Amino acid sequence: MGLGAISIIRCSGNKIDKIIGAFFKKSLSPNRAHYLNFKKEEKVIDDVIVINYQSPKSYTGEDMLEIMCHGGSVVYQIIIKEILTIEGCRLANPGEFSERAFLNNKMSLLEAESICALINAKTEAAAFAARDALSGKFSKELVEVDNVILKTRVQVEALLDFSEEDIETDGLLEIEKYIEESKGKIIRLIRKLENNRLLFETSKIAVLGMPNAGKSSLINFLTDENVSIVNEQAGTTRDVVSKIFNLDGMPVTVFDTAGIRETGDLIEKEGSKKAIEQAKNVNLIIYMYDLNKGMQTEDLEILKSLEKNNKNILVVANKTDLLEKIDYKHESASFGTKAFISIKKKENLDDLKIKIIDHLKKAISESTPNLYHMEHLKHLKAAFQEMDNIDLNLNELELLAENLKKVQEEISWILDNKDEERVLTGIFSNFCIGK
Ligand SMILES: Nc1nc2c(ncn2[C@@H]2O[C@H](COP(=O)(O)OP(=O)(O)OP(=O)(O)O)[C@@H](O)[C@H]2O)c(=O)[nH]1
Ligand SMILES: [Mg+2]
Repeated sequence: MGLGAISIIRCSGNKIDKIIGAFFKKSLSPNRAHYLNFKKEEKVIDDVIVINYQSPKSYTGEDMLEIMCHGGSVVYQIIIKEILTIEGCRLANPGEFSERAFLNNKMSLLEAESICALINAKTEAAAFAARDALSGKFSKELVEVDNVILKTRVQVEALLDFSEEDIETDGLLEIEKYIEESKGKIIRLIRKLENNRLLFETSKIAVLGMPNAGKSSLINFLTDENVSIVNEQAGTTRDVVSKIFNLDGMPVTVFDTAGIRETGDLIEKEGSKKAIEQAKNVNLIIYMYDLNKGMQTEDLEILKSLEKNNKNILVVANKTDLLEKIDYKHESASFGTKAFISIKKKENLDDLKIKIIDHLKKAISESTPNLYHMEHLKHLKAAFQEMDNIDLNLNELELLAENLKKVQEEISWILDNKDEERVLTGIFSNFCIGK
């Protein structure tokens, strides 16, 4: 429910003719836009544009009706309420239109899922990745892998038919070649899915540290906006400030937090508490300290307590500009500092971004996926593991045949998982209502 110039109400199923008869009092030729009054008995509720799609030429594959009425929060509600008075009509579940499209063979699961990703995309890169998947590119590449594995299996079966003495090593060499080829392809697909995950899910980063380390300056740099007040006074930020931004195509929410220190100031104390709470619920903590002051005992204590709840911490030393020459190596070794930057002089900031992305990738791959898409990743990884276990040995061709069969099972899970109830509910519940 948003505010816009036009609202679109879509209906699907076998009650479309009834709806048309009840509110437009005439039949509508299909696939044309009709400008009509939507009437309740004789009273005009709104003037609307209506399109009647006839099965199977519609999004869901069923008869469908789309009513474009005036926007705002009232008109569409009246129209929906009226339509629901028709016997057999009910509100759609999230993603039900796409689910029906899938059940009526209008699209594959991969496509349905990509539509969901496209709608939810928060950056251009995410939208393009979803479009890519929607065009069936991913499925095509996977079918290629499947074909190579099939060839390998045929080859193995052929060798099995010979007695040991007759086996030529040529056959084995060919099998090895196929296996290497498939492994390479599977790894590439895994990387792609992992990257997609970063694109489709908004990752969360919290920046923590003692007062004045430069946390707010970092937030402003990353978001390229004046999100937080920066001031030489310690204790400037007192609340958690959040902002979603685009980190090389990935949607990321950053949280700026109050500097942590022992203080008598109640507001600052509350701020510290909130900062530590926030750090528990992010994919990555950036811990910042002032290199000019060096890492203090307090820093080490804070780091230790943060680690109890979140192991994914990137330690960053700021203000390199204040020191003439520093032995970074020593700092990295003793405190695990991963990046030395100067926000003021814009030093090493690109390098920091790369490190942030690397850490996010790791964090995300360890967390539970909420996109069904990631079931694919699980099966691809299982397929790769199965291939990695292969020990090419003439005496163990039966085992090899078994390995390859399992690999194909994992792949076909992704390619044709039609009747998995779990899959259906999992994926379509991620959709918004009306899609
Ligand atoms: N020399 C130098 N000063 C910096 C650098 N980055 C930030 N500062 C300064 O450090 C001071 C504190 O910066 P903030 O970004 O407000 O620090 P903070 O960690 O958010 O501080 P609190 O909100 O008080 O916890 C400001 O005066 C900044 O201009 C840097 O790379 N070099
Ligand atoms: Mg601040």
